[in-house]
Amino acid sequence: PAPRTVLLTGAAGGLGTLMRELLPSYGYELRLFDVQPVDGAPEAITADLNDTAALREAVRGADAVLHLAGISLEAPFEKILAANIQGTHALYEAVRQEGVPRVVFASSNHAVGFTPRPPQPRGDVPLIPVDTPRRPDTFYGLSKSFGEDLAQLYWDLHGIETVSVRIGSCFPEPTSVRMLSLWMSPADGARLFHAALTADGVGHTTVYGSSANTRLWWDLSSARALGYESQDDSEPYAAKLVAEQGEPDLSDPEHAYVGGHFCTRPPQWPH
Ligand code: NAI
Ligand code: 15L
Repeated sequence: PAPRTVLLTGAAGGLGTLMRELLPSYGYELRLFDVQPVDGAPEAITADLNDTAALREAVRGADAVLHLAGISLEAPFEKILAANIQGTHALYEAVRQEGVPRVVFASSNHAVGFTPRPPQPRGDVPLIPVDTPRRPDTFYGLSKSFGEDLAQLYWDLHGIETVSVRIGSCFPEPTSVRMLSLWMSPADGARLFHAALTADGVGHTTVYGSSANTRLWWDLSSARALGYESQDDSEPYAAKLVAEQGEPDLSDPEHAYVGGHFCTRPPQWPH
C-alpha cells in the first residue's frame, strides 16, 4: 500500500518548505520535524535529530521518513559529525526500533563531487552512472557518502528500505550556468520523492535527483525505474544565464567537477 503518513525531517529548510507545499497533493499526511520552528506550523516537532526520545516518538507509526534534516553546506567537521553523521545514524536507529519500513534520504551531488563533469556539449562522453565511485568534495559530501552506506547497511542487516537521492540543485529557478545541468525543479522533486516513497522492492537504491535537463550530466535511469517522469528542463533559463555568466570554462576548477565551487577548498575550513 502507498505510504500515507510521512515524517518530514528538515521541514523548516528550503527544500522542506517546498515539499510541505507540494507533497500533500499526492495524498500524504506530513509530520514535521526540525531543530528550528517551522513557519506557520505550530504542530511541528521542534527537536534535534540527536534527541533520541523525541525522534523515536516522531517516527512512531509513520509509514516512511523523508530525511532532509542536516547541515546542507560545508562546515567544520565537528558540526557535520553531529548533525549529518550522528543525526542520520540516530534517525535509522529510531526507524529500526519503531519498525518504519522506508526512508528516502537526501543525499547530494557532493557525494560524487570530484567526478569530472562532462563537457558542454557532451558529445560522445557518457552520462555519469549511478555506480560511479564516490568522490566526496567536502566533509559535507563525505557525510552524504556515509548516509548512503548507512542506508545500505540497514537494508542488508535490518531490511529497512531506502532510496538515496543524490540531489543536484533544487530551488525554484536555476541561478547559475552550473545549475542548468543539476537543476531539479520543485515539481520534479515532488514527483521523484513520491516515486521513491511508493515504488515496490527498492531495497537500497541510489538515484540522481534532477529534472530531464538538456544539459544533464548524469544517468536518470535508476530514478526512472522507480516510476519518476520528469516534466521539466532548465533550458528555457539558459539564454539569460549564459548571457550573464558565459558558458562554463572547464579549465576553471569551479566548473571542472560535478561539485563546482565545493571542490575549491575554501581556505577558512581546516582541511
Ligand atoms: P536547509 O539547510 O535549508 O534545511 C536543512 C534543515 O535541517 C534546516 O531547517 C535545519 O534547521 C535542519 N537541521 C539541521 N540540523 C539539524 C539537526 N541536528 N536536527 C534537526 N534538524 C536539523 O537545506 P535544504 O536546501 O532544504 O536541503 C535539505 C536536504 O537536502 C539537506 O540534507 C541537504 O543536504 C540536501 N540537499 C539539498 C540540495 C538542494 O538543492 N536544496 C542539494 C543536495 C542535497
Ligand atoms: C547541495 O548539496 C546543497 O545542499 C545545496 O544548497 C546546493 O549547494 C547544491 O548542493 C548544489 O550543488 O548546487
